[in-house]
Amino acid sequence: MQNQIHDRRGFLQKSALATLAALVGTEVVFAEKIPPHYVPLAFDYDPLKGKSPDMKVLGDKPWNVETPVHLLDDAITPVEKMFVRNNGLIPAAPTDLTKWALIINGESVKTVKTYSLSDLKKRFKNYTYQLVLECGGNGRSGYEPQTTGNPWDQGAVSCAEWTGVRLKDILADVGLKDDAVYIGYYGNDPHLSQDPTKVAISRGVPIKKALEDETLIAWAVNGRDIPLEHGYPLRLVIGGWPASVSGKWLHTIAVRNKIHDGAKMEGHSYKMPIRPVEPGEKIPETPENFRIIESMPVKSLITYPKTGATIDIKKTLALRGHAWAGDRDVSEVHTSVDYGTTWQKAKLERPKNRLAWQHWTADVTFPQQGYYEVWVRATDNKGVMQPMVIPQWNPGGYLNNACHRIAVKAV
Ligand SMILES: Nc1nc2c(c(=O)[nH]1)N[C@H]1C(S)=C(S)[C@@H](COP(=O)(O)O)O[C@H]1N2
Ligand SMILES: [Mo]
Repeated sequence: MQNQIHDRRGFLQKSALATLAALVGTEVVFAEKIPPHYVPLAFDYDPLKGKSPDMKVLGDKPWNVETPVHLLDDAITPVEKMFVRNNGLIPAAPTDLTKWALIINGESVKTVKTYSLSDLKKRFKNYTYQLVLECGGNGRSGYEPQTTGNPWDQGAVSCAEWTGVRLKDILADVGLKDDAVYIGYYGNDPHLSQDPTKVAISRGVPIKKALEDETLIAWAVNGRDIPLEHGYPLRLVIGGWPASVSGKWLHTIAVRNKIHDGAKMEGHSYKMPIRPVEPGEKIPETPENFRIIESMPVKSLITYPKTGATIDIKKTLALRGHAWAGDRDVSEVHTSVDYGTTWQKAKLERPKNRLAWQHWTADVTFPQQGYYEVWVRATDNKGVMQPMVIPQWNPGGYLNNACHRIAVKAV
């Protein structure tokens, strides 16, 4: 798949050159000498510019930036506190939005169609949903031995308000053949190697998930354009599943007659072993040994207070946070201040819409001065509870939904 920075021969496209000139505010001298497939440094976009100073950078090639849990305290995550997860390079922003096109193709569409941004905005009904995007590897740093992949703590999650059109409305417009089983996305981000024949990531979901009301092709988040690092000008947003299915810089959706076979659909990427494996055990990465991760498991966070806080013993401490459970709802949240010996039921709000996180609050008091840990544990509507310890080790380090804990000092 070609990216939109380079042309077929690998030279910078005229539009990319124009963007570069605009970015640096002057002429690009020796533009004709820029080697094929070279990405000018000016395109080395710094996503930290739009971020809270307390964000935690895990790496800059590719950019991966985590949100410390106490920064997730807002009901709706503001963009400056949204984690960033990239597999490739952040592409240059398109200079001419009228040229941005979304192509719907693949074996299982009746007609291949192309939509401009204004087609999408005007021809189809617009919807806004709060959607939880959580990286499948959120919590990975808890696994022992460590696995490959970013060692996320608990902050690779967000719940923002996305606006766009329903993918199902677009798919109805192109028409699906009876053999449609999966969709796969293609985005505009160059592969880390800058080799234009390589794709950084191209994942997808079964057609049933693609056709849910909340599956959006979005151009806005929290009422504004999507920031470049989060997929400007267009992205897929699919709540409740690993956020790797929410393709950024979206230009193509393929409707497939088989499980999508794009980049990061192979090996153990975003997959769990079907049988328990010993920590560190190597098992053959064949499809029979693994299942693709679908709905994310039940989880909760304490977003206030920040771990390490000093609390006034004479006052009631009003804890708060969020809880979510992939495709399910959360039915109960409990907190404990005595290492899980006793649990107290928290007050839990309904989600704003399906696949949004739910806010919880709990008033706790401490019996005497000293050091405490506060634990939180959510239970989903099928009775599934978060484990208190790290769950079963797996080769990709996915789905660690162990209880979140904070330390406080009561004085
Ligand atoms: N085109 C493209 N889409 C992508 C990715 C990417 O690298 N390229 N990363 C995916 C992964 S693994 C995650 S967790 C989410 C992160 O979304 P965010 O950076 O907007 O928080 O985007 C997903 N969509
Ligand atoms: Mo991810």
